[in-house]
Amino acid sequence: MTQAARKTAVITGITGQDGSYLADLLLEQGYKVVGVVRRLSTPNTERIAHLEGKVELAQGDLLDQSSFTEIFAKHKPDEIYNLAAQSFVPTSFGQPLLTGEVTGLGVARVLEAMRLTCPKARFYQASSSEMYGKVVETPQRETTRFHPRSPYAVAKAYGHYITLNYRESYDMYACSGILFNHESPRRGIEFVTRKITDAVAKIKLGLAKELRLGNLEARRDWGCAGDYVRAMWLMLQQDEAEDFVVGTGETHSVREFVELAFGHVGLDWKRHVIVDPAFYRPAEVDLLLSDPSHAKNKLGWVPEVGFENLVKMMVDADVERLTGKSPIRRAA
Ligand code: NAP
Ligand code: G4F
Repeated sequence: MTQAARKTAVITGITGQDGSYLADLLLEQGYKVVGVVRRLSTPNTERIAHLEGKVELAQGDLLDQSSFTEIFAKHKPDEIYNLAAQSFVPTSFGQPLLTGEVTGLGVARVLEAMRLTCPKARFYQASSSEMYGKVVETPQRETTRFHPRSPYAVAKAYGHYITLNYRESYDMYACSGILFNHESPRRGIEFVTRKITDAVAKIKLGLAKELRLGNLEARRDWGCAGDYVRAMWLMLQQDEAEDFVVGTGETHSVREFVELAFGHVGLDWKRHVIVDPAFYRPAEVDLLLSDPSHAKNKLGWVPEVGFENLVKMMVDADVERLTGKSPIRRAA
């Protein structure tokens, strides 16, 4: 890409799993990347440490619209990816109002700042398969009605519809990717996949003995984060803004994930896993399974990393991390 054609992208949530992979992708494509980080007493830039000097960081918080007005006015972005959120479902039960403010109303703050300063930019909203909740049809597609089962999912539904509303009201290029669960070695440690792979590595290395989990029967459509950020980018390169379901079209239980992860290092999971009701949720999402055919047909998007390879990659990365080798490596 020539200097004149170089696009600028703003990523909220750049310190998170997806933000870090998206930054990798956009830099590879020649973008100038501006990452929004919130002020913390101790900087939290582990996932983007390898991008130091390559991305510009700007302070902003989803609770504060003026920070986005200022960032957009200064950088005049071509593309805005709103990935920031309070993204952990159990925390949303404990902090429903904060989750509503950040994960729900935060989207309106970013959209409103965009409308006032750079209405011709293109906007991506990180919607979630959690919105399907108590599913009314399987597999879930773009037209499937939402039945959210947590304050997080309710807030995401608000974010989804406010994005659609700005598209329809102001003719803005604003769209949502309804992404099913996606994981990687950079996944937060409290999410079930990473909690499992971290524990497997520790047990294998003699650093821990047991792993306490909640509902082993919940089923998720798990893909790899590196594949999913490619779908986000593709969604902003179309002639018209549209929403897309992004997933693998396969579903697996937590139990299957556990079996594979322990089996990969030659351990019998039944000797280490304890089911602990403390990790049950007030309302569970039992089954998620995507129909990603619209993304495949329109965007030409297909996931490259399958379930088994994802599990093994995550276990291997945690073993490497704990044995002192490369702490974080590219997932795709
Ligand atoms: P993540 O790792 O939890 O990252 C969340 C990001 O949001 C972090 O950078 C965090 O900053 C930032 N953030 C939180 N509160 C903020 C605030 N008040 N102001 C500004 N930034 C704030 O999440 P992820 O897995 O990368 O997911 C990215 C997005 O996709 C999220 O919106 C998530 O809800 C959504 N999503 C994820 C999945 C999935 O399976 N991963 C599926 C569907 C949708 P700190 O580092 O400072 O905490
Ligand atoms: O890994 P989880 O915490 O992810 P969850 O709730 O599906 O949410 C993730 O995916 C969403 C997309 O659908 C995102 F929008 C959201 O931001 C987040 O990234 O839990 C997965 C399943 C649940 O059914 C949970 O009950 O695993 C079950 N589980 C069983 N034991 C556990 C545990 N989950 C966690 N976190 N910890 C456990 O010990």
